[in-house]
Amino acid sequence: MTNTSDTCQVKTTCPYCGVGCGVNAEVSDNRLIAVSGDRDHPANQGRLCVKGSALHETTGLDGRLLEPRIDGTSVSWEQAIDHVAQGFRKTIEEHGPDSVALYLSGQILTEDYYVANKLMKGYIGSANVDTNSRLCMSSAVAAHKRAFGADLVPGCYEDLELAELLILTGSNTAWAHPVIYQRIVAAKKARPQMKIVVIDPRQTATCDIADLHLPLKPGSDGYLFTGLLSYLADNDALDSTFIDNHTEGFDSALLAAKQLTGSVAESARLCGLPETDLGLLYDWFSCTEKVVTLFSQGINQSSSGVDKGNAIINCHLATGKIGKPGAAPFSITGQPNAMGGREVGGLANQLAAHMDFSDPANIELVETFWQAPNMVHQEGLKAVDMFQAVHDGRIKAIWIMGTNPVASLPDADLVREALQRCELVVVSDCIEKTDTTACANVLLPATGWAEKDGTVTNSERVISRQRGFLKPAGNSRHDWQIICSVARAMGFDAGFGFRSPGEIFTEHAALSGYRNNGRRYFDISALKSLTEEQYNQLQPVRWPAAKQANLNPKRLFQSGQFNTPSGRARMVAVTPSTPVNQTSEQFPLVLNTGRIRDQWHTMTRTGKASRLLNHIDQPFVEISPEDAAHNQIADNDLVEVSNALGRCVVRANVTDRQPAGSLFMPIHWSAQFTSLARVDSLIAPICDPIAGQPESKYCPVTIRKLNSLWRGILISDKELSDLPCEYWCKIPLEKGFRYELAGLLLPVNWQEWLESVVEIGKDRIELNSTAAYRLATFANQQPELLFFATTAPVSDKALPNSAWLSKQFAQPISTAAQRMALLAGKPVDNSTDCGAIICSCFEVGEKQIQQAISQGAASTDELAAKLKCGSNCGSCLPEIRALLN
Ligand SMILES: Nc1nc2c(c(=O)[nH]1)N[C@H]1C(S)=C(S)[C@@H](COP(=O)(O)OP(=O)(O)OC[C@H]3O[C@@H](n4cnc5c(=O)[nH]c(N)nc54)[C@H](O)[C@@H]3O)O[C@H]1N2
Ligand SMILES: Nc1nc2c(c(=O)[nH]1)N[C@H]1C(S)=C(S)[C@@H](COP(=O)(O)OP(=O)(O)OC[C@H]3O[C@@H](n4cnc5c(=O)[nH]c(N)nc54)[C@H](O)[C@@H]3O)O[C@H]1N2
Ligand code: SF4
Ligand SMILES: [Mo]
Repeated sequence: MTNTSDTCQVKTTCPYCGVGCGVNAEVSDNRLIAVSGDRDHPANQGRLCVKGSALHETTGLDGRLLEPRIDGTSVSWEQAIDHVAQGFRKTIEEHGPDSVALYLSGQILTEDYYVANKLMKGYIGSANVDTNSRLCMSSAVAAHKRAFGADLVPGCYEDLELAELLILTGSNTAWAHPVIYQRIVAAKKARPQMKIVVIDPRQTATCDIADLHLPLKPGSDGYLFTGLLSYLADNDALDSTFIDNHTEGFDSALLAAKQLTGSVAESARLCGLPETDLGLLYDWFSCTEKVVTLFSQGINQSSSGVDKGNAIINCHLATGKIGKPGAAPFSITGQPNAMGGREVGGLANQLAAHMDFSDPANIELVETFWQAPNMVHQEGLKAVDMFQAVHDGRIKAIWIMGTNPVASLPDADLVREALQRCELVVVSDCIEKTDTTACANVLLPATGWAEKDGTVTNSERVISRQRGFLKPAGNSRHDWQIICSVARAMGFDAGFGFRSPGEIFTEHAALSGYRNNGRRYFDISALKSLTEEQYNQLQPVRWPAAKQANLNPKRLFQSGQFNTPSGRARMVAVTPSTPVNQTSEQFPLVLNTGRIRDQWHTMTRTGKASRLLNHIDQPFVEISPEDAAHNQIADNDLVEVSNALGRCVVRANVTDRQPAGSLFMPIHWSAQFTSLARVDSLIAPICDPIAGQPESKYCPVTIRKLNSLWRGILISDKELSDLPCEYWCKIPLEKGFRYELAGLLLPVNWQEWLESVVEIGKDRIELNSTAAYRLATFANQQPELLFFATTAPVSDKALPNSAWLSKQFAQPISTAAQRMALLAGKPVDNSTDCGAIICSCFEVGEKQIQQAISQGAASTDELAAKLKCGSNCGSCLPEIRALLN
């Protein structure tokens, strides 16, 4: 921490994605006033993406959960802790330890995770502790364990820059890992001969820098990579020395691959790709030494996710493209601490510190180290099964921490029902109103980023400190403190007397080295004796970090030695299959789901920064022009996407970036933000048999246009919910909230409809015609309520531009002319309408960019010089390039 007179700078780590960027936080008077990228951090070297750059806009107290509550009533911490501890105790006494569960998150810190895992597995005596990493990384974890003997990511970010061929499969890096994407863009600019291949059914922003985009048939990556292995064998592209000296299982892996896909033509057919394009990738892979294959949820979230991971790893092992600069299979993590949770052992089939239940000696080791009174001996229930067990009553008490399963687990309506039925639902969150807190009996207010202290591990095994620099909001407490308090109240004083996260971290570090002797690569015992001061000053450090280790932490497996009993990597005979649920006459389209650039998951934090809603403000479904025409759907129509499990209502986004036959919906909009767009209410709970990871990217659905009779915009200071119309979406503004509305029934009387929603002030102006209703109310020469409705719902011109209207709401309106212009919904002159926002960092709109282009700006650099757009985080550059083209 460095201080000037009244502000101080704190070095911390971004709480969003697994890139793990270092952040300089500028703090004044217990407020975060600005953030910037930490130049000294190895992950980002000074960069930040748009979400990271907006961190200071999300730390306000609005919406925070500030007080513990039992059944809606505020209580003291003592009461809350006692209630939870006694509830868990009683349930365990009556129904055994497996009648309780913990559901954690890759967004809590390693220290929080460590004590939660210790409590369940060593003290309560159940492995019913799982985490949202199940939905995210568990396929990759299992693939790593099968191939390398442990959950080890071989490479580092530098390898992405050093690669001569970079394959990005099932990853929209440009939007989901923007700083990694920026590093790749810079590497490609410096070395244009570097080849980039994007494998994704959709044309995403990531394709912008691709030399080759392979829009494969959804779910067919298994064939693509087994086909590659066959090709490598047939074209003399194997590294037999590496295979002979450092791997086992090659013959059976190749045989299995050949049985699936014997020729390029066959692979191309199975993947729905032109043979020449696929052949090109295969050729590049075989001729290039430095190849990195980066994979993410398009691979992991599949009923064959583990096999797909191993199919990728097999190709790298068969060619020795691993453990060398610029050569590795690279599973990129999603959440800021997905990796830390895996290190701790927070999944139900892990034990602790990269040990699992397969070896009784490990169980004894952990039991001894923890001095555990009730050591568990077998795996617990994985997330999807865990909530099924809550639903059918086997689990009677559950504690959910740092995740929002009612929005993010498959079959989300069943999850909600499960929690509504459950006797004791405890939810720790920093936010008061989420789809999951709505189902809680006990609410525990957790401190948030900016307030909490601990460590996170990013995708390249770098452990960084998150440092608290604001006072805990209200009466909130740190997750590790809450867990330790509950543990002690349950009678487990001995194991949970920690006074600081540093004490927990050093115990975790010591366990990693305990009776290790080089057996487990996850060893950070060099950090086990950190003093409190050293822990607080800890600089980013990559594991392994062990005193005696002969491992080079930067790149694992450099010596060709793996973490298996034989020291050889295992090539796995994989049999990846197609997705389980196939389309039918009734449900003819495949729903694919994923992320957008500026939102984080269920929007509890990014949804607070109005700037982050500039780029995309409402949920949508992307549909190809063919499917749209076939279903009589036009762009921006209100549509229903449904199947036997559920139903969503969103706007259609007709685009040729979406292939025919499939749809894409973002995962972000929960019931807190919109009427009906929880995508996981549509996703079937079908999982990979080994990993238990759900098939969240492939779900048969049908779509139909809804005949909306009216459309409206309402802007108010008040936060509203459950509006009486088929479609509403809340968009927080810098001042107030905007609601985009649409209805299938025409209100008989607009004013009455509005009165049922919000109070209407006296100082009002109104316009009522057959096709439109408009109303504005004012208080102290400031708009108080704006409501615009039209019965011409498909016309773009029938309503004023939302962004413009939102701006007016924040401005004083004093003259009669201004009032009338507001009601007319038109700027006095057109210059203030900048169009849809493209660059969120500098709030530059499409119309401004187009105008600058028409005035001669011919490159992204020239546009940046003129308008600044694209010059901060760079996330919008793909869209700016599209406008230039
Ligand atoms: N802005 C933003 N960034 C985030 C997050 C966020 O919420 N918002 N969340 C973070 C988290 S937790 C995670 S896990 C990561 C996820 O990061 P990504 O995995 O990159 O993101 P997704 O959008 O889920 O999915 C990636 C792509 O997989 C494609 N895909 C679907 N089916 C297939 C298939 O069969 N084969 C292939 N090859 N591709 C397919 C989709 O079309 C999509 O473009 O993002 C992290 N970063
Ligand atoms: N269909 C479909 N479903 C998916 C996915 C998909 O691609 N498609 N992706 C899956 C993936 S990869 C993931 S990672 C999940 C993410 O899904 P979730 O984990 O459910 O989503 P979040 O919104 O990140 O939920 C985190 C919650 O923790 C709270 N929180 C934040 N920080 C803290 C803290 O320090 N302590 C505590 N106690 N609470 C905190 C937040 O306010 C928020 O309510 O979604 C999964 N679901
Ligand atoms: S890429 Fe963006 S969201 Fe991810 S860690 Fe960096 S700043 Fe945070
Ligand atoms: Mo994730």
